Amino acid sequence: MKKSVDSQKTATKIGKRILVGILTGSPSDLPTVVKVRDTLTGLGIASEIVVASAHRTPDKVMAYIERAHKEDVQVLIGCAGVAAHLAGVIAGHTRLPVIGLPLSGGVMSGLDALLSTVQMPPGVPVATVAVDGAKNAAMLAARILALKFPEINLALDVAAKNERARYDQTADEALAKLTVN
Ligand code: RP5
Repeated sequence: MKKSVDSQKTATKIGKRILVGILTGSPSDLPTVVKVRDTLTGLGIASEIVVASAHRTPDKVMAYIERAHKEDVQVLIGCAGVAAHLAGVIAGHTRLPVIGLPLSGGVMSGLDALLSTVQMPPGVPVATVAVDGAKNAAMLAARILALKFPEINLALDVAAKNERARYDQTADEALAKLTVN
């Protein structure tokens, strides 16, 4: 079986510059939202998480968007549950690409958040991923960034090869790893 390669090392050149701003509506969202940052870190992409709510602290959302513009952040991700308007509000205040991550919880298990995030009016797009789809939110941000940063394209190549390696092992090899973990 092929050895796994470290995607993070592939993208060393972009270093510590924050390319992705992750906003989330509540501290209670963080256990899921941190997986967005972890996936980006694994690809060598620096990001930051800011807790700010479209409803409870709209001023903080606006202040972050302003800072993101000044600091040349490239992609914004809005994460929220229930009446999940955060990604939409962000998209209304920036021309940067905005990814929406609807979160589960509440009486509708995330369906409310999914619809609140995805049903944007024409002209104000939010690229919405699955409910709790933290990994895909990060991967989509990485694909957008890869258009501009060749190092990130390379890191995505490495990640794809590593993913492929999981399928190139025998079922018994895979089973042994599952049992160990
Ligand atoms: C949303 O309301 C947040 O994104 C969170 O998912 C949900 C509940 O927030 P808390 O009441 O747990 O702070 O705005």
